Order: sequence, then C-alpha cells, then structure tokens
Amino acid sequence: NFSLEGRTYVVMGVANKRSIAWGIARSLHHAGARLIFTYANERFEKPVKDLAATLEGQDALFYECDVTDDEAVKKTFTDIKNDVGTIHGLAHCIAFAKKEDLQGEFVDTSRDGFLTAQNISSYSLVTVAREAAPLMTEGGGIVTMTYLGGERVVQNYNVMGVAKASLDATMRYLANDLGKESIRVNAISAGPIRTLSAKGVGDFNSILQKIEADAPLRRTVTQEEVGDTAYYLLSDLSRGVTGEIIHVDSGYNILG
Ligand code: 0WD
Repeated sequence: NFSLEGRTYVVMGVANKRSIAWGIARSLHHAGARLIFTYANERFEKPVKDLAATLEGQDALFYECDVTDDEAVKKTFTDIKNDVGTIHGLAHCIAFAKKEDLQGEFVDTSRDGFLTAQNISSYSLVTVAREAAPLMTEGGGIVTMTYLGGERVVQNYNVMGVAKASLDATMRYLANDLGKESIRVNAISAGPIRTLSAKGVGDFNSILQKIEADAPLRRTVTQEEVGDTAYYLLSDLSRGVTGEIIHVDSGYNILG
C-alpha cells in the first residue's frame, strides 16, 4: 500500500504556484498525505495559505521558518511536534544566491556571496534535518532539490553550482547518519523549470532551449514530474533507496 493516507509531510519553499515545492505538495496531497507548509517570512504567508486552500479536503498547517536562523528552525519543529507529534518526511526546496553571483565569471564571486549561497542552500539542510529527525519516530524520508550545475559547469550557475555540490555531499553524510533511525535522505536533480528563483540565473532561457533541443526527451520537465518523484522518494516505494540523486531532467545529464 503506497498511499500516504495518515502520514504527515513538511514542505519547505512554496513561494508561488510555479514553485517546485508546490508541485511536490500537490503530488503528496493526491497520495493522501497531510501537509505542513513552511515559508521564509510573512511576505509568503498569504500566497502559501491561498494556494493550500485550493487542495480539496487538505487540513494543512503553516509555520514561518527562516532557515538562516537556527533558533527559528528549532522553534518551528518544536511547534510542529506540539501540534501534530509525528511526521513522516520533509521536502527541502530552498536555495538563494545574490543575483550578481549568477552571471559573469565564477572567479569574481565575493566571500559574502559565496557564504550566503552555502548558508541558505546547503547548511539549511543540516539544521532542518537535525530538528526534523526526532519527529520521525516511525522512520521517514527527507528530499532536497539539487541541479546538474553542482556536478559540472553550467554557464552562469556559478556560486549556486558550488552550493549544490555542497548540498549533494551534505545529503550523503546526512543519509549515513540518519539511516540507523530508518530515515532516508535523497536528492532530486531537476532539469530547469521557470520559477521565481530561476529568474535570477543569467540567460536562463538559453538553458531551457538547450534541453528542448538536445535532451533525450526533447522537452523540459514540469513541477508535477518532480513532484511525483518526490512522492516516490517519500513513500515506501523507495524504501531501499538512500543517499541517492535522481535526475528528473528529460535525460539531459547523460549527454557528454
Ligand atoms: O530550474 C529550477 N527552477 C530548478 C530549481 C532546477 C533544479 C533545482 N532547483 C531547486 C532550487 O535551487 C531550490 O533548491 O529547487 C528548489 C526550489 O526552487 P524553485 O521552486 O525553483 O524556486 P522558488 O519558487 O523561488 O522557491 C524558493 C524558495 C522560496 O520559498 P518560500 O516559501 O520559503 O518563500 O526558497 C525560499 C524562498 O523564499 N528561501 C528561503 N526559505 C527559508 N529561509 C530562504 C530562507 N532564508 N531563502 C530563500
């Protein structure tokens, strides 16, 4: 039985209806899960609540959680523990880099820009996993979002590519630590999707066009396709899988 009925999942990083996190939320909702949404600051409270209200029969909960603040992360999961008790998994769909660091040459990256990208896009998974794991009393799944730019050079992705490389390694070390608690940690490497964050990447259109021209499937991927892979990784369908990166990218990564 691979229904998520009776299970609760935390979805972090819904900014608007284009967000990958929103695709994940819809897939989990369709599978019967109860959802908990976290958002970075009050600016996103209403948009997230309005979107969640469109999920029929969903009794969602909402918490503000700025992942750069350890105390805020701690408080979020203490509140979740008090309000719902056990959770069964979490989707971490959070990243940030300064716009000036997502164009031009990587060699010009400032120390501050480098550390900001690492802080929000990679370290956040450590602090979130540490606070969320104790709530996964029946075991669980953690999924994060990565990108090919962490494995090889992608024009303009620059500082975020280095942050994704760090996130990938973080995911593997967490998988090793949390495996003994029956918590699995995996990443989805999504092909480029037009979202708020993607707008910051220089010449994003040409990255999309390259996928349409060259990827084995000759098309870009959707939030729904990423969402269904997250459902797989957060359900018992993937019970033997941890520390893995699954590419949902129309096969683009296999090209030399
Ligand atoms: O092509 C793409 N769009 C790809 C995105 C390809 C491959 C991977 N990804 C990754 C991104 O790098 C990111 O890790 O997917 C993840 C989700 O990104 P997205 O869906 O493309 O972008 P967006 O809709 O802008 O969501 C980014 C979230 C926002 O959500 P919330 O609800 O928290 O506002 O990251 C959030 C941002 O606000 N965020 C933060 N959340 C908590 N604390 C913070 C922070 N300090 N900073 C940014």
